[in-house]
Amino acid sequence: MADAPDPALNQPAGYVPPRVWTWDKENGGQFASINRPISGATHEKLLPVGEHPLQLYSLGTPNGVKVTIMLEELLAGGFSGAEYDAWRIDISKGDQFGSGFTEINPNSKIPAMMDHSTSPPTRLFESGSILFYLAEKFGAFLPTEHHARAETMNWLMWQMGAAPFLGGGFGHFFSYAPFKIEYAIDRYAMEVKRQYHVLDTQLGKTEYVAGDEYTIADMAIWPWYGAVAKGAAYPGAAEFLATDEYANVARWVELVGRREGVQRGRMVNRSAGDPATQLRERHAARDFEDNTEDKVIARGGERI
Ligand SMILES: N[C@@H](CCC(=O)N[C@@H](CS)C(=O)NCC(=O)O)C(=O)O
Repeated sequence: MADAPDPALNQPAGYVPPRVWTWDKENGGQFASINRPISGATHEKLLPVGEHPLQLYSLGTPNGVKVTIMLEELLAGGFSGAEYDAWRIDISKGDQFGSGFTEINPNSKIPAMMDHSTSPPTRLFESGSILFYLAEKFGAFLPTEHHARAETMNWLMWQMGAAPFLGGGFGHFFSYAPFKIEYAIDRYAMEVKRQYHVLDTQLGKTEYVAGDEYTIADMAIWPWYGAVAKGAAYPGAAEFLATDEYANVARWVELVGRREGVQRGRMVNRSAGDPATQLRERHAARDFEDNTEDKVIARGGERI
């Protein structure tokens, strides 16, 4: 009786889970071809290493952009030691399963980074860990005062725990799943709207997320919650979630989005939108002027 589908629910009916799940077919939906139930490398591939101490292997998705915003903010703030090479990892082609990449990140997800200024070099994965590492290394965007520092870490960790509900939960079922499942979309829309309310309430009290200073917490949260709020991720999602209800979030999205470091960081390893705003790889500051996708194409290069 428990397995009988309720016709009042708009969901695919008739699935009875077996006792033990087996990997016998692709699950459909966007990105199905890169999903596997095992970790590790699928092929041998060394990663390139450029001339700067910091080597980033990433893509211009919200998780990738957190780190490129931080690096561009550090450079804009005069920290020349933050010069970096950003190599493009095409996750739709399975680059994250190459042996060189999995040696840095056994979890096979961008962003991943190596710091060659230490001996031996330091491997880094998980965007929150990378932001914290860079903030400590350069002494920037992480307050030193006890309460402000704790509050920054509170919001950084909030992002790491909350965003999978926005992306992997809501975004997946709203945009990528092979069919619309009302139960799943309802569950995640409810949670994501609650999260926006949390953020909006906080931003009604403070200028930036963790207080009156711009920190790594803003850099982590903005690429996800800012992108969805202003309609730049998951078509139709901003209207569906009525994100215009969150006026304090809208104020902060504008405030952070105006920063030069943010605008530059968003361009790095990006492969969607206006070609003038895409930089497939970044090896020097002049790349923002010389090597945007429109210029590469104008010189006869192939579209990424
Ligand atoms: N918690 C991780 C999430 C990273 C993540 O999910 N990266 C996605 C792109 S936004 C990825 O590499 N996906 C490839 C895959 O799942 O195979 C972080 O914040 O670094």
